Amino acid sequence: RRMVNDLHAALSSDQFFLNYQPIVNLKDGTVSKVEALLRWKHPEQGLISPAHFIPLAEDIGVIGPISNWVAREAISRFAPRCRAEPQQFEVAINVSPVQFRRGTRAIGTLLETIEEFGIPYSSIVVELTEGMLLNLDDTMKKKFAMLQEKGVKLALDDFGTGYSSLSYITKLRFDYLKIDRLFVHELGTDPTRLALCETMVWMAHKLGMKVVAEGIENEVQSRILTDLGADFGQGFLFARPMSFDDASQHIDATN
Ligand code: G
Ligand code: G
Ligand code: MN
Ligand code: NA
Repeated sequence: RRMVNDLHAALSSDQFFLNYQPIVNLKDGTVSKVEALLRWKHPEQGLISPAHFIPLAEDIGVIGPISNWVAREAISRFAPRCRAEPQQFEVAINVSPVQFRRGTRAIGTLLETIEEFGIPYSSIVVELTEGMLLNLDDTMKKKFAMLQEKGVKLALDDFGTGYSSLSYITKLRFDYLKIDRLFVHELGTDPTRLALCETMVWMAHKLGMKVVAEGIENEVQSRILTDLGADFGQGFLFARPMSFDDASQHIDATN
């Protein structure tokens, strides 16, 4: 109850901020992408995870304004880099199914924001989870097609968890498949995980997608995934989610 009021207030009183986690090209170690991750600094409770407040924000109907803020903040920050490195640098944002279901405002606003800051559409990657594909109807498909026609890219996030069904992967034309960190964890010790990662990389490539392996925490995992042909890696081994300034420095230092 309290949290509902607090969430309404959070946007207007600047309590949200974004962290950016660098995504590394496993072939050469360069950083050409970041994922924007939302943070809420609650005045009394401190940091609250989006895993907790996003579902609430969806329920009480404030996910739209929050998502618009996320896109605007991430795009405005990285616009100079996106313009300087077209076809190269990308910013990934997470979206919620709820924001896309009502009307076409979410798509329209995202496209307008991209245009306002004069960045290539292809600089933006929209990350969807499998859960989002559960009730994917023709109207929703058309909305994503609109984004893709402009050049915005799509990533299938947390792949292999939750509602997993292989058919989801064909529901939209994804540019990236993000292997969930569950599979990356214990990669060095569990032959089953290894087989699954190998299969996911092979399948993604067959379907014309690039692979991002999430949750890489050590050199062994990094080595194995690189050997399996995964294209990109994300995880604490390379970089944690960090402020815009730190992320910018990190990118410059690794490229
Ligand atoms: O960064 P962290 O591990 O706390 O993120 C927890 C979850 O919140 C992840 O599943 C992530 O995808 C999601 N998340 C992070 N930022 C956003 C956002 O801006 N919008 C939405 N809808 N989800 C987000
Ligand atoms: O669901 P999604 O993939 O969007 O969530 C990304 C979340 O994963 C971020 O909140 C980030 O903090 C977390 N994360 C990123 N790298 C690692 C890692 O190497 N290990 C673990 N445990 N979590 C990670
Ligand atoms: Mn994500
Ligand atoms: Na994920």
